[in-house]
Amino acid sequence: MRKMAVIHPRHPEWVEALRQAEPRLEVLGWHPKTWAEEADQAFLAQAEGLFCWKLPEGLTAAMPRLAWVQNSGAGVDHLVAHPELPATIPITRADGQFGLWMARYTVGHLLTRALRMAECAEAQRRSEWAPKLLPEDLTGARAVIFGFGRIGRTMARALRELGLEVTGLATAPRLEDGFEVRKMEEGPALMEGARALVLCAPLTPATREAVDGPFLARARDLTLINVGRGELLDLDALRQALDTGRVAEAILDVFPEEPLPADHWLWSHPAVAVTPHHSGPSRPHQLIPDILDNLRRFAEGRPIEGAVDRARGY
Ligand code: OXD
Repeated sequence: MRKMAVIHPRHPEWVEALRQAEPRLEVLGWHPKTWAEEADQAFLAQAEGLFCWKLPEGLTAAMPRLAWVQNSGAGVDHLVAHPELPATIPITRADGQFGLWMARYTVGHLLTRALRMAECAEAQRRSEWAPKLLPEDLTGARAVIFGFGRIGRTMARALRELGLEVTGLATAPRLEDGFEVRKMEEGPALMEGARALVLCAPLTPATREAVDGPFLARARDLTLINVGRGELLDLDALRQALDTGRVAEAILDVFPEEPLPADHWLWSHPAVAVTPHHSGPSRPHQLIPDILDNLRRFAEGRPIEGAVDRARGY
């Protein structure tokens, strides 16, 4: 039986799900903080598969036969750049139903402002009937989605259903599912008149702090939502854009440092909503379908498919 190690904060549920998905594998798991003391080192030395979120320091040295790393999420920035992970080992990713989760997150936060929910709640607290609190008409408003993979596309469909005009930004321009996808470099021009900017691109050398001062220079009254990676956004530029009204509100689910340090200015800025990296939870029953084929391949000793391109970063 081939062995697969799980190093994950929620390892018991993943071990159970992986065993059920492919009973021909021997699967054992440990927490990333305690694996070094608690793991069965003989098992690790034999294991060829690894299921993990972040790769703890020293783990690859304990796994000399490692031949496959399956990430428990969509973004693999922390793995592709990991100095201890030999370049020959395939890394695969999984985004399960993140598109749906993140579309709900985006729509929820976008509508909170458009439907003036905070003002309505405030009026209710005063027992005030406020007929002038009309919802904003989002029909024809422009939403720009930075990152147009499976997640971005699902988000785009949800926003289109609400009447918004959606444009994607990605490395390769194309027409996809009726959406115009433009090159990332065209982002700054698209900010003119845009109502919403949603960041869901992978973090790569090309996307790191791509949303900076020049990118936001033509924005006005924008809702900026980040569900991708904190490092996609230059936070000093965001602060300036918030203070000058180019960005009306920032809804941030991801940060360069997580948990967000308690003294960070983002916590108390009146136009910022901070959420705890919860927009796309990875749930075994939603993620396993993405990785089932490779689990079977691995159990049968066949090559893993769909490895990320390390040079590209996703
Ligand atoms: C992911 C994440 O990349 O949860 O999957 O951030």
